[in-house]
Amino acid sequence: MDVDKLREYIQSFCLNDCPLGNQGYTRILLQLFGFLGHGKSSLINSCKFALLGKGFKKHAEAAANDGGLTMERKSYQLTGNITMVDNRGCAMINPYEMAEIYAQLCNFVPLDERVEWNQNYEDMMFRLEDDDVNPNFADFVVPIFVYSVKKAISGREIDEIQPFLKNCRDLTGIFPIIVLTNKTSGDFAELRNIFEGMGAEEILAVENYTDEDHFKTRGRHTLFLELIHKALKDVSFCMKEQRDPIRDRAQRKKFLLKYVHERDL
Ligand SMILES: Nc1nc2c(ncn2[C@@H]2O[C@H](COP(=O)(O)OP(=O)(O)O)[C@@H](O)[C@H]2O)c(=O)[nH]1
Ligand SMILES: [Mg+2]
Repeated sequence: MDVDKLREYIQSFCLNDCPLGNQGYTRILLQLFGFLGHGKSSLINSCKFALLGKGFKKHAEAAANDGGLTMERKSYQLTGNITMVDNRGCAMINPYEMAEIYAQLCNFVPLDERVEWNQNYEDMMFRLEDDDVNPNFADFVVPIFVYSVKKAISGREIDEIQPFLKNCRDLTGIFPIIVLTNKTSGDFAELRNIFEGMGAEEILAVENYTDEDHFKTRGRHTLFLELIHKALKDVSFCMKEQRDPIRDRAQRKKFLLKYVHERDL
C-alpha cells in the first residue's frame, strides 16, 4: 500500500466496523515497551509525523530519568480511535519495576497522571482496588516492543524479554510487534534473527525521525504507517472472535495479583 492508502486506512479505522461490532471496546491503545533510550518517544514522534504529513514536530520528549518513585504514562492521540502510550520502566531485571511494567500493560496505571511506583503487595492491591472504582476495560491493547540496534543485546536481556513477550501475548491476544530502531547503526539482521527466535511474528527495522535528522522520504514514512497498519490488522484479527472486555480485565487482574504475590514470596 502506498502512503496515502495507508493513511486513509488508519484514519478511518473504527472498532465499530469490526465484524461483531466493537464488543465493548472504544479505543485502541498502542502500548510501547522497551528500555530507556531505545527510541520509544522518537517512535511516537515519527508515527505522528508520518500520519499527519505536516512538518516534523516533537510531541514526545525524551523523558528525564529522575530516578524517583513516581512515573507518568503519557498518551499521544494518533486518530479519534487510536492512541499511542509511552510506558515507563527501564530495568526489567528489577522485579518491582517489572510489576509496574505489567500493571501498565494491563492498563491499571492511569494515563497522563503522576503515580507512585508500587513498593509491595499492598500497594498493588490498593491500586487495583482504586481502579475498580472507575474500571477501564474499553481499551483494546496492542503491545509494541522497541529495541535499538545500537545496543548489544545480552543473553540475560534475552532471558528477560522472552517471557515478557509471551506474557504480553497471553494477556492481550497479540504477540508484540518488534520495532528495531537506529537500523543504520548496527546489525539489524542479526537482531531480527534473535527476536524471531524469541517467537516474534512481526519485526520492523526503522530509522526514527529525530531533531537531528527528519529528512522525509517515502520509504521512511511508509514504514511508520506500516507499523500502525500491522497493529490494526492484529486488532481486526482478534475482533473476529467473541471477546468480553470485562472478563479480559478480570484475567489481567488475576495475572497481576499472582505476579506480585509470587514476587513477594
Ligand atoms: N539516529 C537515530 N537516533 C535515534 C533513533 N531513535 C532514537 N534516537 C535518539 O536516541 C535518543 C533516545 O531516544 P528516545 O526516543 O528518547 O528513547 P526512549 O527513552 O525509549 O523514549 C534520542 O536522542 C533520540 O534522538 C533512531 O532510530 N535513529
Ligand atoms: Mg521516552
